[in-house]
Amino acid sequence: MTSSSPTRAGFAAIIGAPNAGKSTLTNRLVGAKVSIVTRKVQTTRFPVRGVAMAGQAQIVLVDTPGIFTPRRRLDRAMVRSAWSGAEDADAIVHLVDVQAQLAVGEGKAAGADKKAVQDVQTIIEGLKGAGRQAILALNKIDGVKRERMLAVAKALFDTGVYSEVFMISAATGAGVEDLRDRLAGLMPEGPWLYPEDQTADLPVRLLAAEITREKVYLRVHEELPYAATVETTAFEERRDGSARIEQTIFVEREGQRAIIIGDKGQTLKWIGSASREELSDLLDRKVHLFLHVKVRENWADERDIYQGMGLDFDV
Ligand SMILES: Nc1nc2c(ncn2[C@@H]2O[C@H](COP(=O)(O)OP(=O)(O)OP(=O)(O)O)[C@@H](O)[C@H]2O)c(=O)[nH]1
Ligand SMILES: [Mg+2]
Repeated sequence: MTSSSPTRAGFAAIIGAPNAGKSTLTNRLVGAKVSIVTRKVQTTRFPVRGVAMAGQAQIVLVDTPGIFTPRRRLDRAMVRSAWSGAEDADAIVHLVDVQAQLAVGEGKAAGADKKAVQDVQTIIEGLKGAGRQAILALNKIDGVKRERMLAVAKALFDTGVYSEVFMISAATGAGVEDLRDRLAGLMPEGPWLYPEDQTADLPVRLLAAEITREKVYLRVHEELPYAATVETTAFEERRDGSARIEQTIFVEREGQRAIIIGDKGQTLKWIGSASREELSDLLDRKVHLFLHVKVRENWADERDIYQGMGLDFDV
């Protein structure tokens, strides 16, 4: 009989401050887009699972919302869901934007960098409190000299919450394979949890809504810091093999509605065609996408919106 290595499968949670690159890393590890990415903080709102294969190991990555000091209800729900994503994981990767750390260390920081550094401290405290060790992954090493990062790595490692340190660039892929192999080794022996060729685990309606939300952010990121959410209201498979998708973009104010629609509807048109193109790639079929924009002043305080995203309303 030939002996082959046993199969392994488990969960690896990626946690970190907003904008650290968690979703970029998840997509990179999976080798497909499963989670949306923008330049804005607080892009990811609920844990998103992506499935990566590494030899005989299946790593179910849990991309989580950024962890920060929450104020609004939605913030609280997001942060809570990020920690709960880490709770049951077989491995935790704490992803840190090394460029923000360096900027603060060298006194050249913008407000966002300072916030990021504070959030990293909050996460370290959280890990200590939970008695969990994490893998530290310093991200965004592209364009940064290695010597400059060593001090950052050492200072963080000295907190005692990390088992090891990786230096990576989720954007270029540098160092990501080593991290993946390490995670593979940490997965417990057992049968795979998903079919080998599955990459994402998100209901298709939700995934479709996320893709559109990404396009909204990409297009109007300055004007709409936080105020939009997208819901898929209809998803029909048509007899000719195409899909008909209807979605509503909810905003909090009339002025925001006008911004999303744009002059002569140009902005909404751009959002719609960018989203349709990606959806059609993703679903591998022709997509007819219909977008509506509605004002719903208190969407961020309405229970059903949270349920749609699998978030706890009462936190
Ligand atoms: N230069 C550089 N930029 C990166 C890298 N990884 C991610 N980014 C950029 O950082 C920004 C945030 O990336 P995301 O992957 O959305 O970050 P996130 O941690 O998921 O953010 P939230 O979901 O908002 O918490 C995007 O503009 C990415 O392109 C990297 O390795 N190098
Ligand atoms: Mg994200």
